[in-house]
Amino acid sequence: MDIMEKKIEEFFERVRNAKSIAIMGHKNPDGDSLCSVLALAHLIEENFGVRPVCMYDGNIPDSLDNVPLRTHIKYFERVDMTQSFDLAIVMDYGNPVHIGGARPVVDRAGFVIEIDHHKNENTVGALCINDDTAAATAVIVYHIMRVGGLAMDSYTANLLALAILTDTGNFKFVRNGDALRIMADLVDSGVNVRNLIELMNNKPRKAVQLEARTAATAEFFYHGRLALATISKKDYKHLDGRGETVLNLLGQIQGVDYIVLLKEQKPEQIGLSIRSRKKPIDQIAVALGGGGHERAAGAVVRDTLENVRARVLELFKEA
Ligand SMILES: [Mn+2]
Repeated sequence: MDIMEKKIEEFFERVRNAKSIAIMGHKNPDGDSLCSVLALAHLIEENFGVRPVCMYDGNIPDSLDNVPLRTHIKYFERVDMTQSFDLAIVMDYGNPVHIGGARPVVDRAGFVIEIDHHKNENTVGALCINDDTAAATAVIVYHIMRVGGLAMDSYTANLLALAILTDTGNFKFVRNGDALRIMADLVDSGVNVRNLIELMNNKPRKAVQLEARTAATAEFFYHGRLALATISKKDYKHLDGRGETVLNLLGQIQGVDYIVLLKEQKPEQIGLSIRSRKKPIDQIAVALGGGGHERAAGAVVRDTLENVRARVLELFKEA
């Protein structure tokens, strides 16, 4: 038995012995974070008879409003933060700061398990089922399900498929065949990919119009290799999710290797999303206090828009 299977065995032992379970992903959940949490909770409920309490901090984008079992996750302020769960499972979080307001639940839990595909040196789990070669946290959930011989119903299959589709940018970011093999199995089990993509076409009109406008006013640097787009404080409230459409659109331009989206969340708080079509950029995100994957990373910097913009331009000088 390899190390991963041993860890998964322990995972099942912990789940079997827990009378109360809390599950959470990262703040401002994306498709992988939200759907991996819901899929694992559903698998535990169906197979072990305990209904985990799922919680999140921040906002869930409107594009994910129609995912199956969406109502099974609650905003953390609607959960009693003083209760101690036997088991807390933290998923897809990357860095403890991203746990956000649900952190007291982790600190009070009898035991903490984490399931993640981010590089993370600062783990919170006593049991870490982590694999940074996995294209999505849902890939690890799938393996847990298979190792445990758990039954997969259509809720689980659709949630896992949604998580994989969103986190791989519809398979653009896969680094091995695992996610594709899993997707093949999910499709054979009845998942309709087109329906899932259609289900996410649910953004408010203002959000899409803002994304289009933002892409239209992007600036270009370093012989057109870096595209930089900015969303001001006034527009930020209309953004749905991370502005993936802007990043994708600018990434279609000939000669653009790197795309940065600066989002003025507050007057001195700038969210950044960085994408690369060339060299890894996760170190640039780390230099700004964030992290992520080689070709898709981000950060939140507490500084003015002008200063963050200048720092980003400086960091990309060498790229
Ligand atoms: Mn993920």
